[in-house]
Amino acid sequence: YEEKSEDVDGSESPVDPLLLGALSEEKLRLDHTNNYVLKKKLQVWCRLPDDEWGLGEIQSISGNNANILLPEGRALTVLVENLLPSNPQVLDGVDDLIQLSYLNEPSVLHSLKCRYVHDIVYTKAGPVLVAINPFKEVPLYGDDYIAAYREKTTDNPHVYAIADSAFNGMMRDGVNQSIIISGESGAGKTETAKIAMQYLAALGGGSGIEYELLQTNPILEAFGNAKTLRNDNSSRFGKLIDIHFSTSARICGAKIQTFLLEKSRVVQRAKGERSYHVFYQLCAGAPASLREKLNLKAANNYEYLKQSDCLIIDNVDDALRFHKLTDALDIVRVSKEDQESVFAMLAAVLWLGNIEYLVIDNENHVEVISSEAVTNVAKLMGCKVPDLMLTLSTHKIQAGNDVVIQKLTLPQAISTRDALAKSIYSSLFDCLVEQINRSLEVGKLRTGRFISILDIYGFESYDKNSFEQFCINYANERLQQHFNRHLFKLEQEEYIQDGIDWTKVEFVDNNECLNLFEKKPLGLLSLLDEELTFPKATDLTLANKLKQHLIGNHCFKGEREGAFRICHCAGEVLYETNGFLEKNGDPLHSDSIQLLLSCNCQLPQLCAARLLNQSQNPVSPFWRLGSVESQKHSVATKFKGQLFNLMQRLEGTTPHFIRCIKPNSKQLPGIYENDLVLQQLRCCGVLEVVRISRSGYPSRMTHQQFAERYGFLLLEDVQFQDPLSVSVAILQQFNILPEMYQVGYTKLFFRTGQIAALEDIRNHTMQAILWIQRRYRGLQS
Ligand code: AD9
Ligand code: MG
Repeated sequence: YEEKSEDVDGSESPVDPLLLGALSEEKLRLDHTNNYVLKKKLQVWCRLPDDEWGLGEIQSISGNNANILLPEGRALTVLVENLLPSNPQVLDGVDDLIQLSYLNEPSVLHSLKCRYVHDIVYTKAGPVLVAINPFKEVPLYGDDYIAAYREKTTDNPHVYAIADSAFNGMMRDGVNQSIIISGESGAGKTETAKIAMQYLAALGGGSGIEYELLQTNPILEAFGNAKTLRNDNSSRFGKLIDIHFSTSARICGAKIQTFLLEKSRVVQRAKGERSYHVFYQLCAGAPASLREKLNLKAANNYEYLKQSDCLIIDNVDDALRFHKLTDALDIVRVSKEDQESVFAMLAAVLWLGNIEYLVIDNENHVEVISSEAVTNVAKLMGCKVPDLMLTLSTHKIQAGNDVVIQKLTLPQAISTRDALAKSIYSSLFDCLVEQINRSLEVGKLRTGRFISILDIYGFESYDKNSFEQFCINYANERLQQHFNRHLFKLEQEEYIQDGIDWTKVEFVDNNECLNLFEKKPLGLLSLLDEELTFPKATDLTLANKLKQHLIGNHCFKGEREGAFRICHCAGEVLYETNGFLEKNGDPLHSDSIQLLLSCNCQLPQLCAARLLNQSQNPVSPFWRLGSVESQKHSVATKFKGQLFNLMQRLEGTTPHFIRCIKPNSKQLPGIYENDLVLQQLRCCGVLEVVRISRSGYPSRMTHQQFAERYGFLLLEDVQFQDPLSVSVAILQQFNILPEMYQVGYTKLFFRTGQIAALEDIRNHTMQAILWIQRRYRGLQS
C-alpha cells in the first residue's frame, strides 16, 4: 500500500510519473542515435486522436515522442504525455479498485468494463460500492445469494454485502446506519434500494411486516414515478426509509419520509414523457364496475395524459400493474372503499384537465364551457357544478367590507384549474404515504435501532431545464457534500487529530456551488423568494436579477435572456426561468380550497384541510391528518429545510455509500460508453476515494474498544493493564505488520482487511469456547 502520488490530470510534469517509473524499470537503453529503446515492450494506455484511450505497446521513444503499436497492428506516434501506465492483465477486473497497481482513469474504466461484460456489475472503490446498471436481469440475486452473504461464504462486492455490513454494524455497535444511494437519473438507485430492502427483509424477517415493507415499493412507484426521457421509471420524489429492528434483530416497523414530489408533471411535461404511472394504470386496468362508477375512459381521452404524445411504455403492461397496485394497497391495509376514493380523485384530476374555457370578451375573460368533464369532476369530488364553474373562472377578492368577483383571463383560468389538479394530486400522495406509515408503524418493540435507505431523484440535465431540475440538482449537490464530508474531509481530519502520518489527497469540493444556492441574502434561493414578494415580478425580471447579483460567482453563468447556467459537480446545466416564479410560489387560490371544503366527499375535504394547514379530527383512520407543513414558505425554501433535516439525520448514522453508474443513455444492456461512465466517475470522485483508502486506514477503533473486543484472545493475563498496552499486546500476539496499522492518540487505525482477519480469529475462538462450554455442561449433567 505504498502511497504513490499519481496525479492524472494536473501534475507538474506532463508525463505521468508512474509511467516514468515503469519505463525506467524496463531498463531504457540509449542507442547510438540518442534514442531510447526498450528492452521489453511496455504496455500502456495511449490517448488516441479521437480522445479515447487505447491499449498499446511502446516500441521506442525519441525525445517526447513515443512509437506505439496498437493491437490491430496499427503504428502510431504520440507525445509521451499522452501515455499512462496500464496494469498487468492479471489485475483486469479486480474486485476492489484499490488493488490496481496503477490508478488512472483508463485503467479504472477498463477494469469496470471487464467486469461489466461478464455481468459483474458491482465493484468496490475502497469503502464505496460502484454499481453499474445492467439494464437487464442478471443472475446475482435471490435466496441463494442472500444466504451466501448472510453466511459470509462470499465476499464479492454486492449490494447485499453493503446491507449486511450495515446490519452488522447496527447490531454490533448499536449505532444507526444509513445506505446512501446516489447517481444520475436512470443509473439504478431505486432498483438498488429495493435490492437492499430485500436483503434486510430476508435477514430481519419473521414478523410479517417485512412483506408489507416490500409492498410499499409498487405503491410509491405507481404514484411517484413516471417515464422521463432519461428513465422509463424515474422517481419524481425523494425517499428515506428507516427500517427499525428489535433487540432480536427482527424488523419491527418502518417509516417513510418523502421529499418534494414534482407535481407540475400532473398537468404538463416534455414530449415523450408521461405523467405518473398510476393514471395510465387506472385507465388500463380498472375493472368494468369501477370504470362505470368513475366515468373512466381510455388514457388517450384525457388532455392531461395525451398532451405529451406518450401513453405507453415498451414492455410495460399498465393493466397488470394496476392489479399489482391494488394488491399492494390491500397489503398495507388501505380498505377497498378508501382505494375507490383515491381512484375517484385521480379520475377527477383527469377530468379537470378536460375542462375548457370560452373567451367572452375582448379582454380575454372566460367562462367555463359546460361539458361532460365539468359534470364528472363535480360528481367525483362531490361538489356542485355551478360552484366548480365559478371557482375555475373567477376569483373572489375582498375589497374593504365587500367581496368583489373578478373574472379571470384565459391564462389565469388555466393556471387556476391546473393548480387545483396539482394540489389534489400532491395531497393525495402525502395521504397515501401517511397511510403506509401507519401500516408499518413501529410498535412497542421499538429499540431505536434502524437502518435508513436514501433514494432520491438523480442529477438531471435536459435540453430544457426548469424549476424541477433546479430543485433536483440542488438536492444532489447537498448529497454530494455529505459524501465528500465523510469520505474526504472527516477522514483526513481524523488522521490529523489523532496524529497519524498521512499524505493528504486533494479532492474537488462543491461548497462554492452550494453557497451559490444557499448564501443569504444573495444566493439563488433567497433571490428567488425575494422576487415572489414583488407583485410586478416576472420570470424575466427574475433572470435579470440573478444575473445582476450572481455573475461574479464561479459556478454561475448568465445566458441569453430568461436563462442562466449553473456549474454543478455533475456538469453544467442550462436553466430557463420560464415558470420559476409560479412553481416556487405554488399559489392555490383560497376559492379553490373553499371549493374542496364544500365537497361532500371526505378526501377532497382532507386535501383542503392539509392545504389550509389545519388539523381536523379523523373520521376514518385512513385520512387522519398528520403533521401538516406550513404553507407560508416557498417551495424551494421548504425543500431546503427538508434537506437540512435530512442531512442532520444522516449525520447521526454510520453511512454506507453506493454509487450507481449509468453505462449508456439508451437504457440498453451490453453498451458501455467510456465517456459517459468516466464523467460519472469523475463527478463523484471515485478515483480520489480509492486513492484515499489505499493510502489510508479505513478501519479504526478506540484503544478501549479494541482492547475490550480482542483482549480475551491474549494468552497472558492483562486484566490490570491500560487499553493501549492491551491493544499493543494484541497487535504483537497476532503479528500484525507495522505497516498495516498506526497507533493514534485515541484510536488504532488499520489498513483494509486487518480487522476482518482479527474478527475471523475472534469468531473461531468464540465458537470453540461455546463448544467447550456445551461439552462441559453435558459432562456435568
Ligand atoms: V431516477 O434518478 O429515479 O430517474 P434511478 O432510480 O437511478 O433513476 P432506476 O433504479 O429506476 O434508476 O433504474 C432504471 C432502470 O434500470 C430500471 O427500471 C431497470 O430497468 C434498470 N435497472 C437498474 N438496476 C438494475 C439491476 N440491478 N438489475 C436489472 C436494473 N436492471
Ligand atoms: Mg429512482
